[in-house]
Amino acid sequence: MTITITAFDRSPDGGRGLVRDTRVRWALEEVGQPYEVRLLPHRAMKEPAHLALHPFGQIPTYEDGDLALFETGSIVLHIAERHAGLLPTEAHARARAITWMFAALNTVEPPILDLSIARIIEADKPWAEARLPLVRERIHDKLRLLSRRLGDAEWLDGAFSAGDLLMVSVLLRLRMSGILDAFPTLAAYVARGEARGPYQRAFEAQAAVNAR
Ligand code: GTB
Repeated sequence: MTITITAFDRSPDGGRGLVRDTRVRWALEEVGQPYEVRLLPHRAMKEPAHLALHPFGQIPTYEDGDLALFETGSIVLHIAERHAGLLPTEAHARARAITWMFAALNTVEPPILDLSIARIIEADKPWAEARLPLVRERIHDKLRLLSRRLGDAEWLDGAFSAGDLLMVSVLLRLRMSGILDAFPTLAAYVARGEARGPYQRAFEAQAAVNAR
């Protein structure tokens, strides 16, 4: 059965790889699984057929036979559990890699999303400008500690894992903000992730959609 994921038919980021189908494409590339993509206009994401797959009317989704999943954390974990290459086999190392997946999504991504919300969705609010320094500071707090933990290691806990895949994906969203420049250790970590062949293939595939 071929894996099918969903993505925007016109990506709001213009193909810069920031939309969440990229991390699922990346995971599939890391484990060498072919996949197809069903491209959706935004309107179709809110219609019953897609809502049956994704209760919140978003992308990406993942279908393989009679299994349908939503939420990138769950999708990447499913891929990593089914195929070798993204999780260590030793039980404790595997549990730690999964912990880094949760850390990326539950601890590091929320303040980064807050920045996008503050800069785009709330930009016209009278208090938007005043709120920005606080939002930025919360990101800096997390990155300071993440950078300290990473130190001069290549990846977060031994070999590259699904934890690194999600952490790099989350941090990439900061590139335009300039915040990563203050953390050379993390900027280099992100660059190592982007330099991986599977990431490059995932990036090119999502960019090709927008280049049509
Ligand atoms: N928690 C879910 C997950 O991880 O799967 C979040 C899924 C999600 O936010 N999907 C977004 C979506 O479908 C696309 S990725 N949005 C449409 C909607 O909610 O109606 C978020 C995103 C959007 C735009 C940019 N950008 O322009 O840079 C980056 C990321």
